[in-house]
Amino acid sequence: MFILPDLPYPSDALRPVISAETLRLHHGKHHKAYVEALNRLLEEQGASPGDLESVVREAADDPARAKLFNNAAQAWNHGFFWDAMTPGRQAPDGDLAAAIDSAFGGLAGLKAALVKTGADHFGSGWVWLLAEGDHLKVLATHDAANPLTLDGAVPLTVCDLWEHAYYLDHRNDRKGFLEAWFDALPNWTLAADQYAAARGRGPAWRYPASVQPGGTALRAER
Ligand code: MN3
Repeated sequence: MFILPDLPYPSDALRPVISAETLRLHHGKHHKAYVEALNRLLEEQGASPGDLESVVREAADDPARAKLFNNAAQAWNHGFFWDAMTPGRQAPDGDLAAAIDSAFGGLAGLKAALVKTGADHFGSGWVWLLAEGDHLKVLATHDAANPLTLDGAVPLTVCDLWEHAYYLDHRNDRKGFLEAWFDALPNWTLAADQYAAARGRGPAWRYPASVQPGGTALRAER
């Protein structure tokens, strides 16, 4: 079974962009519900996979397993989203900053692209900064869809576009949420590690390995 990972910071740490109330509901209700549904579906199928990435990839594009895909991918997306934010305001540097300059003309250009793509996205989903090898791009995905199913793509950061992510704090102002989010919350340290992974240097982020009911990890390392 897969766990609901603890938030990597206190629930009030992302204020004022994300209130403690939003974060508690988002993690403790929404993310938890995806993890519980995922575990229920796996149990019904008698499956005990070791890693969530395989579940997402194997269930993708299979209409018969859409419910499994949706819950597995939403569990993964939220786990990555929590780690993709940090309360200490950061800025990209090194190779990542150079790649942002090359693809977007600088951090302001990346912000404009990510905010526009996220604000223009119709309905629920996610807005990602991805690396395909050296090259960076911004992409929005619908509902639970994520870049694990795109060959060679590694997500560097992500923001949740579902209304539950921002409605209590920003009402209908998704654009305002994305602007404030981009300025204050991205974990550029994680993004740099992911960018390195995209170029074959080190492992990419993974969801915590599944555990047996007794608590033993089925996979040796995260
Ligand atoms: Mn969400």
